[in-house]
Amino acid sequence: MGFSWFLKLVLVLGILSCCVNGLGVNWGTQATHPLSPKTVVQLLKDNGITKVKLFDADKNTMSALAGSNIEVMVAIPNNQLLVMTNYDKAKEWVRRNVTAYNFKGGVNVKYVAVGNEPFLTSYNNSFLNSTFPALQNIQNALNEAGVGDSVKATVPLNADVYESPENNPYPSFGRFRTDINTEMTQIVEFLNKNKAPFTVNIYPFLSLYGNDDFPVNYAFFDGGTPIVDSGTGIQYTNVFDANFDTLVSALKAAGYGDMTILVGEVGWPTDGDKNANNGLAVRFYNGLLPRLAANKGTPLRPGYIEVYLFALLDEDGKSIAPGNFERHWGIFRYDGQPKFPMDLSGQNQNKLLVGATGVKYLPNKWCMFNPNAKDVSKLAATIDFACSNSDCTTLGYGSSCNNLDANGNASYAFNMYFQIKDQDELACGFQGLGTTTTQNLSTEQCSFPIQLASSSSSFFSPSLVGLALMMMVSTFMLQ
Ligand SMILES: *[C@@H]1O[C@H](CO)[C@@H](O)[C@H](O)[C@H]1NC(C)=O
Ligand SMILES: *[C@@H]1O[C@H](CO)[C@@H](O)[C@H](O)[C@H]1NC(C)=O
Ligand SMILES: *[C@@H]1O[C@H](CO)[C@@H](O)[C@H](O)[C@H]1NC(C)=O
Ligand SMILES: *[C@@H]1O[C@H](CO)[C@@H](O)[C@H](O)[C@H]1NC(C)=O
Ligand SMILES: CC(=O)N[C@H]1CO[C@H](CO)[C@@H](O)[C@@H]1O
Repeated sequence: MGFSWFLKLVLVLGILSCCVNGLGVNWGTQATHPLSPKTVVQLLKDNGITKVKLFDADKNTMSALAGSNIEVMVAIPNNQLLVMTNYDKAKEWVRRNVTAYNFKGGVNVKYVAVGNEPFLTSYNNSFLNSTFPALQNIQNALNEAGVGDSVKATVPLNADVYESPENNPYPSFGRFRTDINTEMTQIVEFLNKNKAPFTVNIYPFLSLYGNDDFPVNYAFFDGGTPIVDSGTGIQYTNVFDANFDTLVSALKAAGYGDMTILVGEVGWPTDGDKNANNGLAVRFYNGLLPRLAANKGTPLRPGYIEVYLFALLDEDGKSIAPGNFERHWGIFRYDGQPKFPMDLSGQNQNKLLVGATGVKYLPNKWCMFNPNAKDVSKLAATIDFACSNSDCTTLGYGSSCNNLDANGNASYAFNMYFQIKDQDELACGFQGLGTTTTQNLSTEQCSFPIQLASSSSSFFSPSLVGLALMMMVSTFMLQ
């Protein structure tokens, strides 16, 4: 008894009172130095997060989740959809990625995500023909394996699979995009037959991004000028509600107005764009989370909505085709440390999430532009090289490191490359323009990060290290 017992009680109560009912997070792993799956699972537990959505079915991730009782959505990437149109392959996938973990102390799989936004217009219909057959095969395989009652297959779709007509741009006129209406109707019918949810990703940030006419307040939940739906007379004050209700109307028009809708991704990035920063992320989450906690729902769907925040962690290896912000969606930094105050219980208490523990960093060493360098004719080319092989997304307009001077820019680029290369001295050469330093180069706004030690990275798997050791030994013996 005594103080430690009291502390434990406080902790337990803290966790019990934590978290909007059913709140989940997206756990992506496209980082050059990902945290170990065990560290991430502990991070989820420490913050009372009980649901997670994945983008694949990686063995290490699944092993780390085993026994945690965290509810999991495992996923089939788009590039495997075609393979899943073969029923035997789908059965094998279900056997290896779902039923193999279906034991006491295994993984609590609730959903299989079949593809990820496969109907994005930028994919040029590449997955149009394979998505529905893959969905059918996976759910049928789940049913055949006897787990279909508790594990549902669904397709996380981007919000541009539905729209309102230009002459009536209001939620109640929502319909599925005409070019994919056949596929969407098949999918929705099948989901309904199997009591599976419709999964949609909704991004108020993207409404604002690249659209300077978009009313900024309408992206948040605190004072958008009401827009009246001419069909229903309902007033909308935020784009999340309007977007969600456009889907409700599209489902209704297709004959499935009561289908459960799950929000697979929603969130706000913190860097890489003028509207991506901690302040606006706090504003967004401080609007979203209390509404979820209160089961407010939307005008056409009052009540509970199952939601997965995007995302858990920053990922410096993601494609920036959508924009520089793409690597900065995490509610945690790359190293599992919180970025801004966030209260997952939806009470808007000014507190920080619990950071990851046991994280190992490389030494406190940075690479910088050498101010004594004589020949700087290659500077632009070396910066270009460093940036195209690392992550310079915070240097752009409106981003956290945009106010560095020319030397600062060079140092930033050099350091990002140096860190990605695990602080290899050779990676700080830059034709004599780079030099290492133990002085922290970070400024108040701009962080010059130290990367994670590779022991916590999956880049060097034990078998590779073993192989390297064996090669060293055999080289030694040959000499
Ligand atoms: C889609 O088509 C455009 C234009 O033809 C092309 O630039 C792009 O690479 C294509 N994308 C995919 C995923 O095939
Ligand atoms: C999908 O099927 C249609 C009709 O069979 C065909 O015309 C189209 O080329 C197919 N698309 C792809 C990407 O395979
Ligand atoms: C630093 O780099 C950024 C991004 O490349 C650029 O916008 C900015 O103008 C540069 N600043 C200086 C002083 O060169
Ligand atoms: C470097 O300085 C920044 C800003 O003061 C600080 O947040 C960061 O923790 C420091 N990094 C290290 C490795 O000490
Ligand atoms: C974790 C796991 O076993 N993943 C497997 C999922 O299924 C595919 C296809 O059968 C395998 O390649 C993965 O290894």
